[in-house]
Amino acid sequence: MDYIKEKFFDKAKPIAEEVKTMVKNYGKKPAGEYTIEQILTGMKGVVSLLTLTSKLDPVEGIRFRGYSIPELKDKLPKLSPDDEPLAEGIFYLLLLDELPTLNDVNFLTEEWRKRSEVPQYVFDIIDQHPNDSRPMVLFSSAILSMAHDSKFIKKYIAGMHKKEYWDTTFEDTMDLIARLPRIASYIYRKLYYNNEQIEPDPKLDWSANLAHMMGYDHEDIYKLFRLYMVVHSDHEGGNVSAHTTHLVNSALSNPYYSLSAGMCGLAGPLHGMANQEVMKWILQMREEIGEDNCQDKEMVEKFVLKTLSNGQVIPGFGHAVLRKTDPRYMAQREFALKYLPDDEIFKIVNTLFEVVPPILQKTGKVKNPYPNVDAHSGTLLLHYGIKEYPFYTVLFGVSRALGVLSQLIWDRALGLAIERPKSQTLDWFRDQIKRN
Ligand code: CMX
Repeated sequence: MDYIKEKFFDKAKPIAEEVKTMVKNYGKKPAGEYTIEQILTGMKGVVSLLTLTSKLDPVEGIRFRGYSIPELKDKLPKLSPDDEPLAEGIFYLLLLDELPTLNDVNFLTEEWRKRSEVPQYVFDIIDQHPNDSRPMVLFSSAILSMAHDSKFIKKYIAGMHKKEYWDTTFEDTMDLIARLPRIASYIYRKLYYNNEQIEPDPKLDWSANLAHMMGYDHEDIYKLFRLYMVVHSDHEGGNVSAHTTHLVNSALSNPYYSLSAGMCGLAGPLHGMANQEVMKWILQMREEIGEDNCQDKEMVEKFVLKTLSNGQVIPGFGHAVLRKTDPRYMAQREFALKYLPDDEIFKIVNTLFEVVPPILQKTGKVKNPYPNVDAHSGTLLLHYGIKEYPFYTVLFGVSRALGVLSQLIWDRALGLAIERPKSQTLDWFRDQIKRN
């Protein structure tokens, strides 16, 4: 360690201890308008954002414009009664707060098809990255690069009235969403299939086209992609990907900058990368305890405890807001029960569903011991042959764009202000504890 690093570590260690003790011993004390604990543990529960598109109840889970996932599976347009809802429909609902008709979703499919051509320079930028790059690096870079085409920034520089901001934000957003399946599948084929690209099929909807361009053409996987894109789309405004997108856009950075930043947030292991981590961890467990022992609860329990004692989290479990099993997990479980009930990894996921919560509960600190959306998604993808789990977060990102970008259009229509919360020094916190 060089001397500066050493000096930093010596200074950081006691301060980190002090902050931990502040939360533990004085967490409930007031500090300004909030409590010490609220401020120092990620502002959980502090109302500070206006989000119109969805609301997350800690017990009931997500509602998109008032509709639960089971209600949406029933009410959003589908291609056949046995199918999953179309992603175009969830975007329409999030944006307009009304249920679309089949004509409305067909309009969006066609509109996104018209806007879907990705400029060659974006492919060139993706191709410049080394082949061992993490897929989210490519995804975020590709989105950022398209700021070159931003209609918002062009009009802003030419002199735009603030009442018009929503208009070019809408245009950029529609262009962006339309291009994402092509970009995601291009990254997938570059990294894992020798850059052998597959052209879009103009007859397919937005989600199915993504599966098709990745190289997966089967009615069931189309259905899975439709479901996947709906359930991952929005989770109100405070999660890292939505909040980052909103925060960056609050400086009037255009939607490309904003979504690219949001995707960098999604790439973190405590957020969207958890879907890759789940699969990696399950496969590690299978390797370590043996395939035949993965239904043996004691063996599985030991592996879970070992992960915790290594100072690692159990991926796919816990949530910052939810206090119950995630309904997005349940929707994917329902799909698995219908289409892949005998899948080996699905059986492991079911065992984990029984084994992990009591262990996390026993730690006494995990506020939600139940599985979240990421605990299930990889099982479904792997079943249909998508084994490249580092890519899974890109699929989450394509879906999440529907929610965070519909939020952005509203942000600009409402003229929401630049975001600028107040921070305080450590002395201020010490003083609050003394005074209160
Ligand atoms: N495994 C082990 N420990 C966990 C845990 C888990 N799954 N979930 C929470 N904890 C720990 C926290 O690390 C924290 O420990 P310290 O006090 O030692 O730092 C303690 O329990 C309290 O945490 P919490 O208040 O219950 O949870 P947070 O709001 O801080 O964090 C989350 C929420 C999701 C980051 C956390 O539950 C986690 O790390 N889960 C695993 C990763 C994961 O699945 N993330 C995906 C979430 C969904 C998504 O955004 O995609």
